[in-house]
Amino acid sequence: MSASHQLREMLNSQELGFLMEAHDGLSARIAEAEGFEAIWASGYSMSTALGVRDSDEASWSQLLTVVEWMVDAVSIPILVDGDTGYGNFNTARRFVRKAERLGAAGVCFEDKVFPKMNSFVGDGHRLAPVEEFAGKIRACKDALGSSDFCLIARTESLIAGRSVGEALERAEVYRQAGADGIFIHSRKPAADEIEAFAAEWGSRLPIVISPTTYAGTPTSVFRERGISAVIWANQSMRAAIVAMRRACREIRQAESATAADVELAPLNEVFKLMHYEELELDERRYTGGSIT
Ligand code: SPV
Ligand code: MG
Repeated sequence: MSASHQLREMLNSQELGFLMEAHDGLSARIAEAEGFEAIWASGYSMSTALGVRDSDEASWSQLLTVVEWMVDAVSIPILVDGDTGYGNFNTARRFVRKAERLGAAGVCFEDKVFPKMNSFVGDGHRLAPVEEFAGKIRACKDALGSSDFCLIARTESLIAGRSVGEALERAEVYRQAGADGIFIHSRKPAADEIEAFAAEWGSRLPIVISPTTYAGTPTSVFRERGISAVIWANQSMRAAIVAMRRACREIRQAESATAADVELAPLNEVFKLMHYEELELDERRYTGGSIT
């Protein structure tokens, strides 16, 4: 089954699905090894891993290069965070075609204006005119033809301080434009807005959410509300920051890499994650020798 088809099935199934953020080949492999069924190629996390801000500072081709490494590293489907589509309907559809060719399973575009700012930063979030964003969706769907590739429309209405009613209106326009799912984003500490949205939306299209600020909400609530998929959008990247800072601090202070607080992956774990053993087997198979 193709990656796009797998993602589509996950979105359309009655079960609550989970996508784990990844930002490079390593984090993608770890998400897969820990049992996640799909990956969110997070713009925030990929930008951070590249050392830049989540405000379209990395170009879309630079980000898709990261996605390509992830596609090569795992066999679970990858949903790519395509921000606003990097311009108009034309750049958006070029993005989608390229992402599909690289082997991604879907792209999510959000209805803000380029250059966007990360949804948790400041209050200056500007929404694109609804018809303009709907045109982007239509152009992408036309470009994809009968492909299984998933196109998720994300409304930032609540991030921009608009009402749940406006979010619902926008989502309906995006549904009619051909979106395969709706990502409704909120940065409130509780899930009330999300719950209100889901109750009113019903089952018109699968709903995708990202509980970062309302991560304390039990997932049973999302199940009850008929949410299709949860994106853990930045947790691997944030966990890596804590671990790397601690290791750097301890090793620098102790002038030793065996300091008590430094927890390191054994070298063997690294080799396992990258399947070094496969290379060794194939070395024997194809050359009769051994690489070690
Ligand atoms: C991302 O992960 O890049 C997202 C989700 O777009 S958020 O950062 O929560 O806006
Ligand atoms: Mg993003």
